[in-house]
Amino acid sequence: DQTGMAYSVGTTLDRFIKSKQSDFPFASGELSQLLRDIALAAKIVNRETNRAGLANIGGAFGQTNVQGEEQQKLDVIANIRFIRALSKGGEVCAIVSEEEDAVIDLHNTSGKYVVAIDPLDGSSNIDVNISIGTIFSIYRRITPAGSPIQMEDVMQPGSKQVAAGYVLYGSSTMLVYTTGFGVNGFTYESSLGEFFLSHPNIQAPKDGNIYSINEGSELEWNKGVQDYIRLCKEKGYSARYIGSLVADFHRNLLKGGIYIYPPTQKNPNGKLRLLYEANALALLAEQAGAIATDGKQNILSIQPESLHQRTPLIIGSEKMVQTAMEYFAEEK
Ligand code: P6P
Repeated sequence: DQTGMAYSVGTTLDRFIKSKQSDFPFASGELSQLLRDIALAAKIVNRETNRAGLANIGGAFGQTNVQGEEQQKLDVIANIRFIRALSKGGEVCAIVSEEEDAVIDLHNTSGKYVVAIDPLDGSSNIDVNISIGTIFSIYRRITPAGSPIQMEDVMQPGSKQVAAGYVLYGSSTMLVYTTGFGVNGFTYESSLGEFFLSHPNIQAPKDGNIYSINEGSELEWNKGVQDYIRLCKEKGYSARYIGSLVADFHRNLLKGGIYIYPPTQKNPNGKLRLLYEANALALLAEQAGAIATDGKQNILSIQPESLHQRTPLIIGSEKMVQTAMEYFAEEK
């Protein structure tokens, strides 16, 4: 139901998806099936992630991806697993992935959905056993089913997302997602192979005292960012920066906090990717009563111009982001 009524903690993801089916009176269950396909891939990647050290599949793969970064084997595996699960699931017609230069056209004439995905974000943390995550956005294709995929299908503003979420491979593995009717978190029990509802109807605290930013680039920040971070220090806030966006976002979502990736000399448009990182988290933030902006506008209103375009990202508790924006405005 749309009241966001807290569901009985402990229900399985499958039962939850089925129970929420009524949120989509006209849907014939394709989105539900797509969410199940993503959960399946998450279980497989979770197993690979947990075995990475043992199977010695960590370490560079020797290739580089479109980002020019060393490709970790787990990055490659996660990308393959999600593409395979989405392709087999039959609901998806196109995929934009951080690991792929171009759009993947699945040549699925009946698939209604487009998925933008970062299969494994935080790859530099894979070999040092720090939490990593998958981030995904789901859109309905715009051009008619069966026709060739067009760029308008894959370059939609975040406001057009029909669903979004992340998988956090951390001390426990969680799937957190929204279909526009609130944010719900599921924790994976590997001995049963099931995700169980553990965080129903997540609401972000309106304020917080945690800030997440890479202080190593402080000398490159514009004045507004410097002034806001100085305020955080004057207030005695805690600095928490893991180097994995999903982990920092998740902690800030539950405890209250702000994450900032500002423009830097190396990344004048910020480092994070609009299509498969910022948009998904921005929808989750909004659904949980928090805010996501690029410093000027709501992330969800940005009209993408290229698949891998970057954006500055300021995301977290409403009051913290509003205060940060006041400082950013002053510098003009
Ligand atoms: P930096 C990881 O590569 C990532 O995309 C995010 O998960 C993380 O928050 C950020 O980049 C870290 O970037 O420049 O601070 O090392």
